[in-house]
Amino acid sequence: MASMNDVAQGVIEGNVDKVKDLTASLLESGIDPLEIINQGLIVGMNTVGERFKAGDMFVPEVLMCAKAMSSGMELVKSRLAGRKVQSAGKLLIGTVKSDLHDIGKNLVAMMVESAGFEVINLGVDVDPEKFVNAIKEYQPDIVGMSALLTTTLPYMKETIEAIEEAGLRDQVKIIIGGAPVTQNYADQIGADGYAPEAASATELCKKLMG
Ligand code: B1M
Repeated sequence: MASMNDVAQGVIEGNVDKVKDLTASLLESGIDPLEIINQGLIVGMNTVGERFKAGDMFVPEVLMCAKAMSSGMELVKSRLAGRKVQSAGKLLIGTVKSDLHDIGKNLVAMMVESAGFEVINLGVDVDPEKFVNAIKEYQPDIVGMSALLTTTLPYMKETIEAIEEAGLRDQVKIIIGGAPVTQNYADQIGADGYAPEAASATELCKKLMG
């Protein structure tokens, strides 16, 4: 039988078909979808991150790994969606300007959605103006921003400033996350909350709706 370790290995190899097949077979055998994410897909991507940092892997390879991870997440998502029970609130989420990393943000979106929230996912490279326009259009309860690069962190601050300037700050709670983000940074830029990973982001959204 397929193991979590095989799934992680498939992500490391950037093998889309392998990850799809293994994920499907684990889901078929009744394994908890969240376990596949946390003990298979993320474990694999963590190793990719370490190798990328050490210079043992390069951008095209990492892209294949990201594709493999996303293909597994797509399958898991269909199972998590079935758990939806009621609308707990509306989250508008995006990766900030100039940042193309979307795996973690999509994971947060997926888990918050599976907790009963309506989620509008704006994608990557979302500039402050696009966040502002989307708040006007979708009227979310919570706005979530993700950033993975230290160089794109300042766009979180700029986006909050743009939301303030548009007179929309009182209408929404703002949460932020991503590898370089800290609680300290969230306090510094006036966000309403910070979560280090997807499960706590879900808890944070529930708390803010409370
Ligand atoms: Co990029 N990259 N990358 N990369 N990449 C990092 C982030 C890096 C740390 C790698 C390294 O050097 N060790 C480094 C950043 C260094 C820094 O700024 N300090 C880096 C770099 C430098 C770059 C480029 C500049 C490389 C280059 O071109 N020379 C370039 C920049 C492109 C751009 O954005 N403009 C680049 C490109 C890429 C790829 C396109 C190849 C690919 C992204 C593909 C994609 O996303 N579709 C990629 C990847 C995959 C990574 C690593 C390896 C993995 C990121 C990931 O998906 N992790 C990453 C190394 C690493 O993180 N270890 C790296 C798995 C994911 C589940 O975790 O995203 O942290 P994470 O999300 C978590 C939490 O952070 C949190 O919950 C998630 C789930 O638990 N979270 C939130 C995230 N968002 C949240 C929002 C919330 C709450 C929680 O509320 C709203």
